[in-house]
Amino acid sequence: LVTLTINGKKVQVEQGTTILNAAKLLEINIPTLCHMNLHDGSEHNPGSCRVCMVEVEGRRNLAPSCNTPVSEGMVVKTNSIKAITARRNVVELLLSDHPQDCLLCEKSTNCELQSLAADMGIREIKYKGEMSTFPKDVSSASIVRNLDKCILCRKCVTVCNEVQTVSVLSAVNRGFDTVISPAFGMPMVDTNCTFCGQCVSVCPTGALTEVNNTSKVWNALNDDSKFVIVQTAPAVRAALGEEFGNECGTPVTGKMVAALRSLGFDRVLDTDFAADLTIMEEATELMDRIQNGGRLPMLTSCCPGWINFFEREFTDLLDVPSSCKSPQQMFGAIAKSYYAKKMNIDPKNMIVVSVMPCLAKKYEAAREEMGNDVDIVISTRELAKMVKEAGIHFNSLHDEEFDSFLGESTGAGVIFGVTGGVMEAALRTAYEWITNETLDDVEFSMLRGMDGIREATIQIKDMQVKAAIASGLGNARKLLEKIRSGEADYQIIEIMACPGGCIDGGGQPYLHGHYEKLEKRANALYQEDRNKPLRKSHQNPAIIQLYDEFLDKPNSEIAHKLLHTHYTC
Ligand code: HC0
Ligand code: SF4
Repeated sequence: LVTLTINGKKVQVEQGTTILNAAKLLEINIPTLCHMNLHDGSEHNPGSCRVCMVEVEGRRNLAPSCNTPVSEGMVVKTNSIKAITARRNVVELLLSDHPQDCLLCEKSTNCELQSLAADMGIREIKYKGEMSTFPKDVSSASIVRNLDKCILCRKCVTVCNEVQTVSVLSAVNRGFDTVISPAFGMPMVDTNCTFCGQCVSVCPTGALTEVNNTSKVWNALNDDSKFVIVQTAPAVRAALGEEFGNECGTPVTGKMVAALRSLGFDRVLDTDFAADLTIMEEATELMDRIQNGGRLPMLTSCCPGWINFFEREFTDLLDVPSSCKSPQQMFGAIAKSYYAKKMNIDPKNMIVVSVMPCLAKKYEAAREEMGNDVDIVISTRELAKMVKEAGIHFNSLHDEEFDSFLGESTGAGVIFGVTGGVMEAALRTAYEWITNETLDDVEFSMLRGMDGIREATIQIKDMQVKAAIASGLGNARKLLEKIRSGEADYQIIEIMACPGGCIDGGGQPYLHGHYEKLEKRANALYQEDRNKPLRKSHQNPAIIQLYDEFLDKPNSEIAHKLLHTHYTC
């Protein structure tokens, strides 16, 4: 152990610890714009922003605390005039080449540069110089790139290259001309980008943001000729409360429903219903593949970021994913067929809005083969913005229930939002279908957890089902490579593009590196599952009715037409 003093307080830390991390133990905050913790506990530490400079006794120059290791007897001051002045200079220099349109910025109030400037009390920018003026990249349905706001922290580069292994973004050019960009300055839509949105999640400024669709929703809500319905993804309810100052993991499902109703939606419905429907189709497909010698393993297909990844990089394995559409799209397909008919509404006059924790869902809904089943997708963050814009006092709302039909769900649908949940839900149903016995203990704890790759063998009577779960595209790649080389003998694999699953989607409230919060979001969903009277998808009475009245049985001809898709390269 090494003993050092920071701001007059002694602390003991392991050799090799950085000054920044030693200060954290003393609850001394040294600001930084480029340092970032990653999901696996490692650190992104380029030392490029120079905001974290501190004074070290005996050294002439200030030291960047994020990559200076401690040494025995070191005396550090994080708040000396010299350190504060240096930090201020760095921030002012950054601001001198930054558009000063904070009031209009998508990231306003969530921007780390903005809050640092506020904390430092910066009231004027001393430096004047050349400003970069890049055209915005608005080529995709999911993500906007505004390079004028980029501070070259390279967090997005690390996430895209090392965590997701998609490698779309890198630093090109040198000096003042350095930009973070896809190769050859290509627009995002022409790259291999999966639109997972993990780069947006870590961007400290407004350089990477979602495509904001809230005005489209306002227009729809104000059009009296339209019947506007909304579906909410499982993971939204696990995090929306954070946008209103609630503790992470606070369950807000009832308040979310009440808020949506006050925004003026004609019906407030639930993607969880469609998650139950997905299980009916997917479990049937799995059993068919197992019993009739079909392609194994079967990969779950509900995560659109993962599908994009797959279609671009694993074109030789296109027959491996399930043919099921995602719950978002199954919902849209049923809403504009069966539900429209039941409600006596012309589907042309129906607008389906989705609230999703995900930015790839915007892209998915816009895919040609999906028709216009889902008209507008907004993220959890965008919903929070609408609620604030409408002046709704979210925390004072009384809990309300989803509307029927397409609002009923079981606990199995709820856990879709956390890594392993789709698999668990599928096994609850497959178990009962295969054995004809009641599954009493519905919680498959061996499938739970936040590790990026997990494996388990589940005994179903005399059958052993080998399952694997991956979240984060880098982990997905490892599993896919095993399949490609013939090493994997799993029967079913669940993949989610974002580390931890949808609870950590690119459209969720920003975590600012606090990944320990993911477990709390996961627990919010597990708790909601426990509170549900029904916890197996095939027991959902509305689903049973849907098959009776319309779809006949899982994987029927009409189910195939409406609820299944195909993959292209
Ligand atoms: Fe997900 Fe989904 S679980 S992808 O992460 O399957 O976004 O929450 O809505 O569609 O249900 C996201 C979350 C969904 C879908 C569901 C699946
Ligand atoms: Fe990379 Fe995902 Fe960002 Fe696309 S959305 S650039 S794949 S991190």
